Amino acid sequence: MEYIDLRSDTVTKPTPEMREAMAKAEVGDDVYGEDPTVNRLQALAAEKTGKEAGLFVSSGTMGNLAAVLAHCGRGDEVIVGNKAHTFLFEAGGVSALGGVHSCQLPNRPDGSLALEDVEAAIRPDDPHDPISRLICLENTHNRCGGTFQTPEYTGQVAEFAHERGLAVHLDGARVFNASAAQGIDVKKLTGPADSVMFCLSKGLCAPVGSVLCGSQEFIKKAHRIRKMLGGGMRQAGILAAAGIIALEKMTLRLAEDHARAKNLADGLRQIPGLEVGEPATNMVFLSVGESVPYSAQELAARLKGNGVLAGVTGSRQFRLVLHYWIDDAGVEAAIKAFGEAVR
Ligand code: TLP
Repeated sequence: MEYIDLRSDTVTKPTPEMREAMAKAEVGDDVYGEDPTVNRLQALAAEKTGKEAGLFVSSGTMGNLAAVLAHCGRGDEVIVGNKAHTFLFEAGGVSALGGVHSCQLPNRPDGSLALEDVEAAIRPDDPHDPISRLICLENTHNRCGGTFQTPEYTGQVAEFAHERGLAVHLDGARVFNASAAQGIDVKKLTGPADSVMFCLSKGLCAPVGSVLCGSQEFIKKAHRIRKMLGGGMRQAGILAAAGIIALEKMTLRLAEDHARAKNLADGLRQIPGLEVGEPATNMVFLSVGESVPYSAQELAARLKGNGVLAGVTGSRQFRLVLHYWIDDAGVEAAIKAFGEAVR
């Protein structure tokens, strides 16, 4: 059965054009720096994000981890939102593998951190305290509803951090969604940060991989850390070939997913018992009211029976994510399936 898979944009399979480019990719040993396709992807990623250099990594989690370890030493502190992916869903890697302490600040509903909170969190120069070294931002913000941060906000945090000697890392897993939603060049969002990680394998449809970008010096450090983490890949050009198409072409169509997210939200809102948030990008978050006699898990099972896979995020909550493989007919079918499942 072909499911309408709304669990995440990580489920996207490569496009036929990607598969062809992968089959034909020129490759070499990337640990020797000799894979021309990886080198091309890294240069392109650096150029798009306005950074000096890029590093192809196997996942967003590895990119964020390598970034934090390159910015921070053992016992240093990273300031992060309490709903950040780096804090919630990356297996505590920064503390387990890097000895990096984290200070969690409340994310506001739009995914931002209040500057006053950041200011209060920065440690004094006192031997009792860890050294505040890094602020991590996330754009778009996954657990805050796929919300996007503006260039003004990002610039403000970066200016504030730099004045106090801290660096800024951007978890930009979906930063191209954030730029598409605002109709702006992605550089406006990545420029203020010292480093940025973005994913090729989410809405951009590549099968594997993310790119970490920053200064030459930062990427040199991250390169060694990637090796230490076991992330030195060999003929990775096979994967990078799909990444190049992701960056050059798939970044241009993300507004379509955002429009479908709005249509899906509008349709679901008509169904009694569902409380549906207003999507900012490609994610729809919804709650199931008490009038519906099923939990989210039970509803997910009923939806699956009707050909729809939905992401359960709480006992009565769902996250639905739009992507390249969901067309208008898929949106209509999902609305119909929800209507039937709640009855
Ligand atoms: N997010 C996944 C799950 O892990 C929740 C998803 O389905 O959305 N940063 C952000 C903001 C992310 O949303 C994710 C993945 C990552 C980093 C990690 O990327 P991967 O899965 O490539 O390690």
